[in-house]
Amino acid sequence: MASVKVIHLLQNVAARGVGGAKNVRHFHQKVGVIGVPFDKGQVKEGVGQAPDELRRAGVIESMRAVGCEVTDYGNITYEFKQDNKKVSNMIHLEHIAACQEEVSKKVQEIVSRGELCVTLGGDHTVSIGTVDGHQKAKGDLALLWVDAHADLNTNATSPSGNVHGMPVALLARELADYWPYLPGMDWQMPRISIRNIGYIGLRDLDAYERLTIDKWGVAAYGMDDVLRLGALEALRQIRRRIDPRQRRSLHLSFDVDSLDPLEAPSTGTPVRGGLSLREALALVEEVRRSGRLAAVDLVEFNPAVGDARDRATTVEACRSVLRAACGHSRSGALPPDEDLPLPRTPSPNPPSLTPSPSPKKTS
Ligand SMILES: [Mn+2]
Repeated sequence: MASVKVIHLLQNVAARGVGGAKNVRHFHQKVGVIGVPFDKGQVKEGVGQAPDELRRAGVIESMRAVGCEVTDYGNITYEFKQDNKKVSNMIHLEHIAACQEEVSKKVQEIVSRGELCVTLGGDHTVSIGTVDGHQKAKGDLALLWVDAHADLNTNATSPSGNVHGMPVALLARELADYWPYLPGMDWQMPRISIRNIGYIGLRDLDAYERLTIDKWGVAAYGMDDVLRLGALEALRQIRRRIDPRQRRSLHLSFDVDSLDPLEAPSTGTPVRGGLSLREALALVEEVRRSGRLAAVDLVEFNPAVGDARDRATTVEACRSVLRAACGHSRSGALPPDEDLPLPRTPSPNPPSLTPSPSPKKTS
């Protein structure tokens, strides 16, 4: 009887397939998570609480439920070394330098071990450390910056002096000559070519950021491009430009303000007209499918912005993005088993709930 059912099932599989090209097995990849409760790259309180808020909401368990083996390495701490050499228009540079050096070391260690390194920010300055650490571990990398902003200001062009608007300019080799000497930042060398950096989701650029993008022909795709091409075609074009031979290690730096404020309201610098969660998940799933994703940053979630409902909405968006980065697919994943479970054949003497009458004693 059972074998007949198996044959029927196999016939159905042959006839209908089980998911076609999107057929995805459970992932069993190792993931290493760090929290960086750092908020000094901008001025709003609260973004430093994000890592623990996300943990409290169970995002680590959600990543495990995808099938990954997740190790939580806790939060990064740093020793603040007072430095009197201030750099003009760079607020809290001494804190950023000290914290990101520790972040870089930890990310280098996790990526070198072959684990997918997931960093929970913190503001976007944490990516100075994560990208540096990833680069030191892998050498060559392509960086996908998903953000409403280009974060491409130098201290000479920034309107605010907030360093969370400068990380890409600190990371890009081509911009090295546009920086003064930065005390405390000797551990960080801008080694990534700006041509290996791609943007998606842009919709709020400063004039000098626009100039920089044009000057070096950066693969910068704004919301207008997402509308015109679709998110996946935009991503395909970006990947062809930042990693034409498809051999580089991929770093995904995901700013939650890339999402529309309707999807992720609890963030410090929201800009309307952003990515839908549907588009963002398609992007992250596609990046994950490349098989070369080595590091993911999730930054700029600020639990102190908005009310409880805003916070819950944003947490759920973060959870979805992290699950997608860990291999969760909305098309479904196959179980570890090869087949559906067969019904258990009833045992010949089923255990009875009522005690069987004891044999009558013959006296
Ligand atoms: Mn950003």
